[in-house]
Amino acid sequence: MAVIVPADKSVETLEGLHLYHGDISNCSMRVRMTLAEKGLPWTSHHLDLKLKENISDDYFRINPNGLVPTLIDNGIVHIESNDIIDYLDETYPEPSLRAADDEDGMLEWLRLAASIHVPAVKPYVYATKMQKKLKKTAEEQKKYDELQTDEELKDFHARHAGASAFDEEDAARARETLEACFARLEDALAEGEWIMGGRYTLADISWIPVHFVLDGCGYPFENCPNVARWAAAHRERESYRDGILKWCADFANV
Ligand SMILES: N[C@@H](CCC(=O)N[C@@H](CS)C(=O)NCC(=O)O)C(=O)O
Repeated sequence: MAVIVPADKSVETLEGLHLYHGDISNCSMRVRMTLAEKGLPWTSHHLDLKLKENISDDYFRINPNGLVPTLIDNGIVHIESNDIIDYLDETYPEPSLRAADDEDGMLEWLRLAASIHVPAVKPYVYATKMQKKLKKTAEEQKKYDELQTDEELKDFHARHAGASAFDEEDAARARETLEACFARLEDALAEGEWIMGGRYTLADISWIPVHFVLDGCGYPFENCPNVARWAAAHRERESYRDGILKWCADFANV
């Protein structure tokens, strides 16, 4: 559980569920989907990542990494999307999104999604599609360097500063990691409709935004028929429409 004490004390007085999130952010998508699956009402605080609305003193005083999503539940501030969806399911248990007989296996899928975000998902998305759209001006980069204290994120964004950029080599390296993950997903989905079998769980919610965004970047899923069937099945779910499509109808056209 990633609970933090914010520098901005005013958010500790917020009542109910408040989500700071981005339309195109796959990490925000998994939280919006979980809220939708549970039918929980929430207040939206949308940040446009393309306008760098997250790179501000105000937002870093709420989330010290300057990342979306941030969930505030009755004044308690939660960061890290995979921890947030686990928290939501524990705190608001109906309907349950836990695997009936293999909770550890399900949580392992959440940990895997979290572990590949900066090393593989982000570089692949930047290298293939987003780096021009997310490029910071010199002034924005300076502000980012002042505000950011996380070394991994600083390094990532330094790769994207000035004239430098992610290239085909970065995409190829990221793709190796992604291929290994989607091969695992392909195997898991041979057994049943959803990752943990017959039951829809947080594992599906953690991974479908990754698929949605990569698919929009042209990632080749041709060799993963089970993954393709699983992704298509999501189109029938209201939470997919509410959590993903309503905010980002098509990542290919972002
Ligand atoms: N580990 C974090 C990662 C969050 C993250 O990287 N969010 C992205 C959007 S998916 C973001 O805020 N990017 C803006 C930036 O890197 O400055 C989580 O799972 O919540």
